[in-house]
Amino acid sequence: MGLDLDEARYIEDKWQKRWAEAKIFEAEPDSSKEKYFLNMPYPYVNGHLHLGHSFTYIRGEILGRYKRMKGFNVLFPFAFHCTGTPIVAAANRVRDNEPTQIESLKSMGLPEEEIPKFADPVHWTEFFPKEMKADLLKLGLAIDWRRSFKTTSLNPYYDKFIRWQFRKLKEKEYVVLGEHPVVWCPKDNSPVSDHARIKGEGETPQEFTLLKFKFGDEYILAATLRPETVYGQTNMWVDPDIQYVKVSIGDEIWIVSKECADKLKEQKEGLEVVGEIWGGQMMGKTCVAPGINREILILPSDFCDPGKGTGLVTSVPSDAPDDWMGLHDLQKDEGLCKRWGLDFEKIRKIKPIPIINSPDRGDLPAVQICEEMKIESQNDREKLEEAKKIIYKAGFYTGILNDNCDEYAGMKVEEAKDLVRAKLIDQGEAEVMYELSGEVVCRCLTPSIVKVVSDQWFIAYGNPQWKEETRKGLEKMRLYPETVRKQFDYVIGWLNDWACTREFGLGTQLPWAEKWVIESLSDSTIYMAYYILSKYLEHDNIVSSEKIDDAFFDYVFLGKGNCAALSNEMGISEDVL
Ligand code: A2H
Repeated sequence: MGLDLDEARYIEDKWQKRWAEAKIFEAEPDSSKEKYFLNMPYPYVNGHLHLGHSFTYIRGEILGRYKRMKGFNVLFPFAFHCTGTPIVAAANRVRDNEPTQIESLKSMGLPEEEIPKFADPVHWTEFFPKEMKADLLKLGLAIDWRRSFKTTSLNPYYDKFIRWQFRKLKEKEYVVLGEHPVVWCPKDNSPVSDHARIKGEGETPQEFTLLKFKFGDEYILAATLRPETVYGQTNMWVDPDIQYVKVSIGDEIWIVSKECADKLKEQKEGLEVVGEIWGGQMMGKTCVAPGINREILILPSDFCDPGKGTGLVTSVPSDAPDDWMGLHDLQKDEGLCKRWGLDFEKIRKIKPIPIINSPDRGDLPAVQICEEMKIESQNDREKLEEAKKIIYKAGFYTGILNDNCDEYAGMKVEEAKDLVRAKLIDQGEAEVMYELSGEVVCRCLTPSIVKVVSDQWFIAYGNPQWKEETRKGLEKMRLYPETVRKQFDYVIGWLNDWACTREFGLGTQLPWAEKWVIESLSDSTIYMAYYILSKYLEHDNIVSSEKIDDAFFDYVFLGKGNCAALSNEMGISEDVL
């Protein structure tokens, strides 16, 4: 006969009480036992814990209990992450009586009359940690609760700890001021970290090269991911039915789509819309292609998307399937050429220029793949997207530039790409523009954009020497399963400078520029070390938070300074220090 539920609960309660009375999960220093510290990432406190949390924490729980049975002195602490914009954004939605937010709180089982309290962000940080702790106690997790803490300035001790951490990072020049593209919410006026998105996790600003084509006294701009292909340009694609805009920047006038102008305003200073021009008005005229200083014709196409890049596309039919099919369609369509006053014979003479050779695809990969996949026209969108992917890979990894490519002849695409781009930019023939790699929506429900910010603080994760040290650190670590090492290597390689401050939200203010609040993925990198202190500071209250300064953390974590002097100054016994 099995237990019935009531019996099971009775036994559960009885033992949980006994564990608590005997304080068996409260770890104290004990030199007779080997120590074992266990950390599970602290949860973000914008709701109740859910099944996913228990799934995660149970792994730690099992490991901790196993080690305890093997005779280790196990410390398993737990804390609550309150930092960031999501709680404030949610509280604001409660304040504004936003129905989905109210529903979401109701669905957590909160009574109607409690809900208005959640208009105050602080209430979230009081309410949910309490609920979480109660749930984890019920689950019977073997946690030393005396270590528990909350993040942000609502906890003055943790606040001091994070200020110390950031001053240390700044001393080492690992926190730097810079101009960088960031994923940005125009409503919150703030960068949107992965954490703060309801859509678009992992999407980043992607760099496009904006090629500049002299067009009378003005410039037509076209975005490309393949600046090394400028040597194969044969013409410019324009959608005749789109009204493009003219923008002034410095003493130049650029022609781009309206959508592009809106994006560039957030990326280039002093940009202003000053006029308009229909695609049709440019048709059959010429412009001068950058990199090769050659006149090329402006021709009509269907695939120019005004929402991507500048809405105009430079045509490299040797290497871009879209461009090849665009040309192929036009060269069959005398009627269309007539309509735009184009010289049909001249159009028919345009030929792809071979520029890159790859072993698998030859030197006209776009032509080759369109034949292979039997692509009929530029409107064969699905096949064209597939074709682009296939030859992009082959070109990038195995392509070698040929004799049509000046000093880059013989070079791999992989290497030439950055060199060509840098040269074009240096010579004033190109600019940089950022596009999101995919759609991102902020938790406040506003679609995100890319903004280039100039007074933003960054943690310099892109610093090569720091990466090297991190790699060395990783080499010394044992990972289970070993296969995850690849992921760590990948992220260390990929991670770049990280915007670490926000203009609003809960958190610690940046010590030397207090209008900034340190964001949530930046105040949660070494918090595991703080568990050692939290018991003494927040549970035993050995010293008031005002008395704590950097000298205290320097001594405790880095062994710097004089114990007796510090003890005297702070009123903490030398023993405890
Ligand atoms: B690529 P992704 Cl040689 N509408 O440049 C349609 N296509 C546009 C566009 C717009 N508004 N703006 C830019 N593009 C094209 C050269 C090239 C490109 C070569 C080979 C492949 C290739 C010459 N055209 O792109 O969809 C531009 O064409 C295939 C990856 O944002 C730009 O780079 O990934 C590319 O789309 C960006 O495509």
